[in-house]
Amino acid sequence: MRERLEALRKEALAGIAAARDVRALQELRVRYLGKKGALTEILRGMGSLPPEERPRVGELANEVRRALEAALAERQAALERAALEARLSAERLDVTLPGRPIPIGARHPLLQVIEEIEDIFIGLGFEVAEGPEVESDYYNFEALNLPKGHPARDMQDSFYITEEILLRTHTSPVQIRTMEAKGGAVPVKIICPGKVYRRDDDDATHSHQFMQVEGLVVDRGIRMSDLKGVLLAFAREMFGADVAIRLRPSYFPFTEPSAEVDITCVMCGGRGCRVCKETGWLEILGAGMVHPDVLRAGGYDPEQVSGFAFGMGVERIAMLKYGIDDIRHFYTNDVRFLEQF
Ligand code: FA5
Repeated sequence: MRERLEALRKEALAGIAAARDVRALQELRVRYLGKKGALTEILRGMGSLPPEERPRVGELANEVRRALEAALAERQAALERAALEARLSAERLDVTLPGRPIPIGARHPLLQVIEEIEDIFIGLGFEVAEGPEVESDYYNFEALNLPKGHPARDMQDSFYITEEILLRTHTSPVQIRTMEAKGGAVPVKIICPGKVYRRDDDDATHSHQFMQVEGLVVDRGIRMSDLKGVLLAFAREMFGADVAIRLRPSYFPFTEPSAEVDITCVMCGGRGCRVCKETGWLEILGAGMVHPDVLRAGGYDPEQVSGFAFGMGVERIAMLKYGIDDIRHFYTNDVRFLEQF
């Protein structure tokens, strides 16, 4: 029996030393030390030994078991260390590899133009105001001297939500909201950029959703020449120092007098071309002196203060500045278009 135990020890230790991975070790553990393993098998034969032999054989059996367990543990640790080292060296980072490029987005051209407009007017002492896109009939029309049934409402076909609530058709309601918030204090000197909505058919120059920048100044002694000066300063900053402006008489219910404002054509410099339809001028905005009724609706006394207002289409300005021929480019979001800005 001793010989069998010694032979087992020798054979098992050789097997363990040769095991190539943890799974092979596990199989060896079962084969030699498991319930149905070789060692148990030998110990079953203890009963046939003379009684005085048993303790010594038992002791030897325990010794063999301990030796095998120690060898298994040691070999397992060695295998695990080797596996870890192999993994670490396979995973080694090469910090000199070039990185994978992540495509960077760009700010939308309309946003860039709005920020440019804001910078110009902030430089002229204006503040930037905001107002809601879902607006009441009162602020969008009535307080702007456009009572229900007024024919000029037809100039701006509207998306109504209820009879009294609509998507704002222009940024002019912010005029009233700003004056109300100021509570009669002067000066008022704001611009308001934002989205507006009209039931217009989409084509190369019209969109059912577009952007405007509103301007409003209210103070004592504001005159039309102030309006002209501010708009000329704006046009020259935006389009170049040699640009001229021209005011043509027009009509808006909320300004009196009212004007359409043109700049010299940015394509031909005023000589006349296809873009300006040979006139040398391009329309960029509507403007005028704030109507007394509008000042009153905003809580101001038209005997004490006066003001001017203007409203420009941002897409129109962006198209002129960048030579874009179709307003729909801004909204179809073709990356090849957007990437150019
Ligand atoms: C107005 O909306 C007035 N609220 C502007 C104003 C403000 C006048 C303050 C006086 C005082 P108008 O409807 O003309 O006016 O629109 C102003 C600008 O918006 C136009 O010059 C044009 O550039 C732009 N615009 C109008 N309709 C569309 C449309 N469907 N698509 C794109 N841009 C448009």
